[in-house]
Amino acid sequence: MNPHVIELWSAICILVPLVGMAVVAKAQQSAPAPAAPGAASAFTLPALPYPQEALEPYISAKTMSFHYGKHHQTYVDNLNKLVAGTPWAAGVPLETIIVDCAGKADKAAVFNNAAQVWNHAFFWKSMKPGGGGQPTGRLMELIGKSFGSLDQFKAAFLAAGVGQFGSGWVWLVQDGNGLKIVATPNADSPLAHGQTALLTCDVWEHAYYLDYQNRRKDFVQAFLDHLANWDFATSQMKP
Ligand code: MN3
Repeated sequence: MNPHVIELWSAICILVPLVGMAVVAKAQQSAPAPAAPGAASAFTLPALPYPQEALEPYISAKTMSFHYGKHHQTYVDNLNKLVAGTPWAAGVPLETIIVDCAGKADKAAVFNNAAQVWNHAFFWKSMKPGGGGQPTGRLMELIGKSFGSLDQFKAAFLAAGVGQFGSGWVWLVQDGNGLKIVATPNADSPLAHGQTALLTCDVWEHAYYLDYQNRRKDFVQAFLDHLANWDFATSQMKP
């Protein structure tokens, strides 16, 4: 090869990587600054399965805008702040975080926010416009076996929801071969107790105060009669 060509090649071999490094350095300079702690968003607010006004007149669009848009969003934001910089920020399923943190005093804040993110997503799916009515198939059979009748189930669910002191949730769960109604305080969730949730109603005051004021019983009754999504509950059943 002509020596001039070899020199030219040498120059290119040196220059090209240098230009490449310069381009990379420039790109790094113009890249956004690393996210500040808390700005990472490992978790996002799941979409509502229906428009915010879809559950009227039983739950107003105003309640939904606060409950979903503010309360649920805040649990997501707080969880993201708490997991930033931890292994939990890297795609660990919410369910795993809830089970891992359940009952651990030093993980209470992570548990509370993670469970509230999960509980609320489950609550939105537990309702639908034109809900209520009767479950069918195996779920209806199990309700009959476990509670006597659908009406007896509804009376027991209502009593558990009204009887939950302070903030919490009332759930229909599958536990072993049967169904149970459980009420959980604050953020607690059947997921943390090895139970399979089928349906839930949020009985924190923020869920109903704008529409029902202190009449929690009327709210839970409306949930059972007009909102409960039995198709979703059936989809959650274990074989
Ligand atoms: Mn709530």
